[in-house]
Amino acid sequence: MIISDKVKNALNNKLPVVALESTVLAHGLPYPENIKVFEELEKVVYDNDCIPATIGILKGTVKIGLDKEEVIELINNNPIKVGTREIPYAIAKKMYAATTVSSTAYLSSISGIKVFATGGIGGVHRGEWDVSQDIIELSKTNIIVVSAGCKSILDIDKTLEFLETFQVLVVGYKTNLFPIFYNGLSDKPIYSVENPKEIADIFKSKNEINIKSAVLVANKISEKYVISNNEIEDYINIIENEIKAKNIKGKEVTPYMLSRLVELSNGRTLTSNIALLKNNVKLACEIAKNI
Ligand code: PSU
Ligand code: MN
Repeated sequence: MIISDKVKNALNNKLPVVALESTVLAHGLPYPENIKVFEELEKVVYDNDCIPATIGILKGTVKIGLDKEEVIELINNNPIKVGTREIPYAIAKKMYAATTVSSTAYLSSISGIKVFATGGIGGVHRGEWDVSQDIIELSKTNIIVVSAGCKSILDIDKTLEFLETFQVLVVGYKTNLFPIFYNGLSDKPIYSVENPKEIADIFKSKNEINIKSAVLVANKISEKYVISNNEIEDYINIIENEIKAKNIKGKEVTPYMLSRLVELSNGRTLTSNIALLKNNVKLACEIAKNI
């Protein structure tokens, strides 16, 4: 595993570092927007006085703190999508691999990074049994993950129940209803926090009493990027039928749904997705500065 000089220096000097995942770039966003998004997210981190650490695997080497050339190299080499359990496979086979929420959380925590920003976490899918590694990883990893909740492509009730079963504390940032990405807020109650310091305090309290799991911060998206529930439900119905017809399963399900949503919405979900990523990164920076 290699930690870039910038990130190493920041960690040694106790400067605030924010981790970012590479699956959202390689499998969650289309080319060439993904490269642009990487640059924009790094800029948000620097503008908020923190150091970005984008994580991925290049020819079997885990890199904490990918630079732009490395992100391009990763995306151009058809990386596999790895959760925590597949990290050793990608390393031993010297593969290119993009890290999901689970693997990025794990690699961040073993590097000493305490805050990680992403778009949405994986959870419990509707229909066929399919539960993301993300939840299990968050149950045993010491990190704060800032997300926009999860997408309504998932079963929100079951995802929230699973997060509880696996003892992942979920807090809404300035909301006591769980956010569901472009759809705005669900009607599912969660505990709320009012400022970044409260989140940092929760994290510190958790560590003082030796609770190992992550804190999942759910950050609602700005009103102007909300897309109506009815519209998204129509798309999800279409996509779910396609998934059955094409027999898409496992790891392929989430990337397929994300790319079809972009197509069916004429790019509107993409615009929302980019806006919420930036919003989450900004909040992650505020939290990192309070740790
Ligand atoms: N949900 C999104 N955008 C994403 C992902 C999920 O809205 O990019 C990615 C994340 O990397 C997440 C992964 O960790 O998909 C979950 O995949 P799966 O459902 O296969 O566990
Ligand atoms: Mn799955």
